[in-house]
This record gives sequence, C-alpha cells and structure tokens, in this order.
Amino acid sequence: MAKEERKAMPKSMKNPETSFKELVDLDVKTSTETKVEDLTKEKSISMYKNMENIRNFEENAKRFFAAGEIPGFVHLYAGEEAIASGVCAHLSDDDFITSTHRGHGHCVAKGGDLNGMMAEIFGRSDGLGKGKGGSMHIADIDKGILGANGMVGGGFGLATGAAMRNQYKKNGKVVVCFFGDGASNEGLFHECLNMASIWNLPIVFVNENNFYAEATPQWYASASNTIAERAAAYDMPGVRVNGKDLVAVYDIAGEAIERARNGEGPTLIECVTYRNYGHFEGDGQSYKAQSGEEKEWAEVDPLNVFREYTIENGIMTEKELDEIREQSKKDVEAAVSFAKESPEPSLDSLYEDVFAD
Ligand SMILES: Cc1ncc(C[n+]2csc(CCOP(=O)(O)OP(=O)(O)O)c2C)c(N)n1
Repeated sequence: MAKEERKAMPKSMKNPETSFKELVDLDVKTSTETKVEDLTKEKSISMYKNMENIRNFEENAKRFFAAGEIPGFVHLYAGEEAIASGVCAHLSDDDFITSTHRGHGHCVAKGGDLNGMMAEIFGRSDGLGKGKGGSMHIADIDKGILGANGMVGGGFGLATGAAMRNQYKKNGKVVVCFFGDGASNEGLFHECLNMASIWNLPIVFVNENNFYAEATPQWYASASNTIAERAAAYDMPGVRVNGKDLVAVYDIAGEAIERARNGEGPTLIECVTYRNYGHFEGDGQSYKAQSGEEKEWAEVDPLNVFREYTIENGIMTEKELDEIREQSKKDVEAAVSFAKESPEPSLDSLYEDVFAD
C-alpha cells in the first residue's frame, strides 16, 4: 500500500502492518538493562510466592467457574502475574491500590487473604465482602485494597482522591492505580493524570497493556503507539517495561514509588503483557492470533522467566522454587475447601452493609 494511501486511512487502521514483536519491543525496558541492587533472596521468595498464588488462584477460579460453582463473571489475571507481584513488593498495608475487573492478582499481591478472596468469588459469607460483592468487588481496606472495580477506568478517580488525602495528611503513603489499555482511552485517565501532575500527588499509574480491551486491539483503539508516551502531555515520567519480566517491573516500579514517596510526584508505567485466557471465562477468543509473533509472545510465561533468572543468578535453586510452587498449590486448594464449606449469605443479611450508620 502506498504511503499516501496509508496516511489517508483513519487512525484506527494505522497499525495492522506493524508486526506484533515491534509493538511489544517499542521502547521497552527489560531486566537485562535494569539493575536490581536490592533484590534479596527474601524479596525474591515473597514475589515468586505471590506469582504462584495468583496463578493457582486463577487456575482454580477457571476450574470452578466452568463447573458452575462460581456465580457471576470472572476475568482471569493469569499471564500478568509479574506486574502485580513486582509493583506490590514495594508497598505496605498502609499504601493503597485501586484495582480493575481483572483484579484477583492485584488483591493477592497486596496481601489479600486467599481464603477470604476465594470465599468471596464463590459468593460465600466468609468472603472478604461477605459473599455479596463477588469477583469484581473484592476489597480489603485493612490491606490497602480499595477495591476491584466493574467500571473500566473506575479506579482513576478513587486513586487520585486517595493520593490527595495522603498528601494532605503528609503520611508518606503512596497509591498505585492499576488499569488496562482499554481504560487508558476513558476520559478519567486524562483528567486524573492532569490533576495528579498539577498537584504533584504521590501516585503511580500502572497500565497493564495486554493488547486487548475485550476483543478490541489496542492498536485499533489508541491514537498513540504506546501508552507511556502520553505521560509527556501531563509532564510526568512515562516508562514502558516488559510486564512479563518481574525483575524489570520490580525495578521500574521501585523507582516510581520512591519518587512518589519523596514528594516528587506521579509516574505513568506501561507494562507490556498478555492475558493467558479470554476476556472473561467463556470467551471464545476468535480475535486472537492463533500463530506467529503474537502467539510466541503469548507463550512467554512470566513465572518461568523469573525462575530462570533466579537460578542463573544464584538467588534460588530449582528445588526451592519447586517447594514454593507445591506449597502454593496446597494453600490455594485449602482456600477452595474453605470457600466451599462457608455458608451462603442469609436472606436476612440482604440489607446489611448497604448503608453507613
Ligand atoms: C465504563 C465501562 N465501559 C465499558 C465496560 C465493559 N467492559 C468491561 S471490561 C472491558 C475492557 C477493558 O479492557 P482493558 O481496560 O484493556 O482491561 P483488560 O480487560 O484488558 O484487563 C469493557 C469495555 C465497563 N465495564 N465499564
């Protein structure tokens, strides 16, 4: 196709000729170029454990949703584990996160109780929301989890408000706002990045670019090639990182969170990733490439990337990694049993917790 012809095409048609690999690699930072001075064994264990817990949580959610035991919708986070684990490793219970409809991973990494989370998605009374919220409304204020969110882009306003509160209280606490590529085209994204910048708020916007919003490719719906480059419009740093590379995410997020804690303002991080499964469980995924570069990227497993890194760098042995994996499987199976044994909420409790006293 002639260049002039292409230029005349609508923006939304501009990228089909770009290879998938080019999109993934565009200005991306990886652990080969980032230095991790303080990646201790203890930190590595806890981050890997979180990745395993997320993966096992999601595999079980998939299984029991298919069996008809989990009501409502579930949107699985499998494939994106390195992002939540690498970012939340820098946060304490007093720091806040806002999550998305694909929120299980964020909640696990931020310290959400596996039993309480599993019971919640099973709709049982011992769930974190007493079984009345389900998968898209998991929250635990004591752990700084301000909530998963069924509204795409719904976290921006909550996160920015919470960051304003932290700044007002001068408590040195940080807020992380997780959001998808689809959410980056919502109006609130622009409003909140602008406000966060003019007020120099202690917040980090963490984009999880898995290249699809439901079935709509990012390159079809986004005017900019990358999401990170939009940071320039709001006078804040914008970094693009390999979101399947835990070490890279941990490093880049660490810098941004420290800046926010030191009163140096917000950062936008774009983590390039992929979801292992459909948009929601039951999605046929006919819109995803079945071969080629996209499939190759889909097959990169963030858990294996980290396993190889820690073995090669002498941080952990294969045996130690396997033990963590086995323990995680047991813990998540125990969470499933806990959920199944928990009673459904009683009819009498229908109006409880609806209004504040
Ligand atoms: C305001 C709003 N618009 C549309 C929807 C329907 N919807 C649910 S998830 C989704 C796609 C979101 O994509 P993205 O932000 O990239 O997150 P991902 O699912 O890829 O993690 C859409 C359009 C919604 N829930 N809320």
